[in-house]
Amino acid sequence: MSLKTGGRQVEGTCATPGAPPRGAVVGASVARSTVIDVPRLPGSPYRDRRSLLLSWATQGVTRMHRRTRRRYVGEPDRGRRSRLILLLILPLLLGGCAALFGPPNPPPEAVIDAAPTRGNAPLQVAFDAHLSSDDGTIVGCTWNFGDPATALNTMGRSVSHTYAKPGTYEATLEVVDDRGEADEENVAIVVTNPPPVAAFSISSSMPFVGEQVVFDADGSRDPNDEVTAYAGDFGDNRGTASGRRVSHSYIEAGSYTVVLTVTDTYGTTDREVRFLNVISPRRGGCGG
Ligand SMILES: [Ca+2]
Ligand SMILES: [Ca+2]
Repeated sequence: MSLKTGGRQVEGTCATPGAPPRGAVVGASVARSTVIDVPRLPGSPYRDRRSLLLSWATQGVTRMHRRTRRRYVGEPDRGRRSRLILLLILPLLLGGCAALFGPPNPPPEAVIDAAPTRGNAPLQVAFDAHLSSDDGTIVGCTWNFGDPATALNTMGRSVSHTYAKPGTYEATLEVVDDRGEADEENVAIVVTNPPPVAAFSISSSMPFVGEQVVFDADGSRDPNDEVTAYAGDFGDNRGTASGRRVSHSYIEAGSYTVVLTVTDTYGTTDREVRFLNVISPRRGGCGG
């Protein structure tokens, strides 16, 4: 803005770049101002625009003026950096406020789909979390099979585990949604162990005293694992025997109770009892 004062024109307070500064006397021959130097600050790598020297011609006289600026040439714009940092952290601040004061987050619902949940050892069970639900997204599924043999948790939506030993286990599923809410469900897994079945044969149904009698337990079975131990009691108080196939002789005639005990992998037992008549040897010849 310019004002005429006594036939002269005085520059106003809102001077524009290139225009003479406030207080400058200008006339008809005023030319555009020209930057003639931007001196460096003493001991500084920046140039000082506060010392910007301008020149212009007024009625044939070249005048110079030192303008004032706030920043130096080449100086980092700290105000711009601050604005940039604010732009970067503003979404985080707004997100944090939304998390604190945003709409409530319904927790997810954990649902275990396990099959089978009962069976003989060793029992392999397939676990699946696909029936679990949430208003958002389920981002984590953590399983604990409740089996001391596998203390670590297992991650994943579909997993499987084999229970090696009989017992009742509590398997757990924990699901976590995309906003950190969690839910948990348990299911019982029952692992059974059918006992073995003891069975043995005797080489002679009516052996003589002193005869070697063979007891064979090869007919013993176990429905889910295997027979690991055999124990035979011949019923004559002369000790027992171990092993699938053993022999024994009796020193007296009589009726004996023979017992076979078998044991499976998990220590479950079964027994079979049979009666054996031992007879005296025939006395041959007639007379004498
Ligand atoms: Ca949710
Ligand atoms: Ca068994």
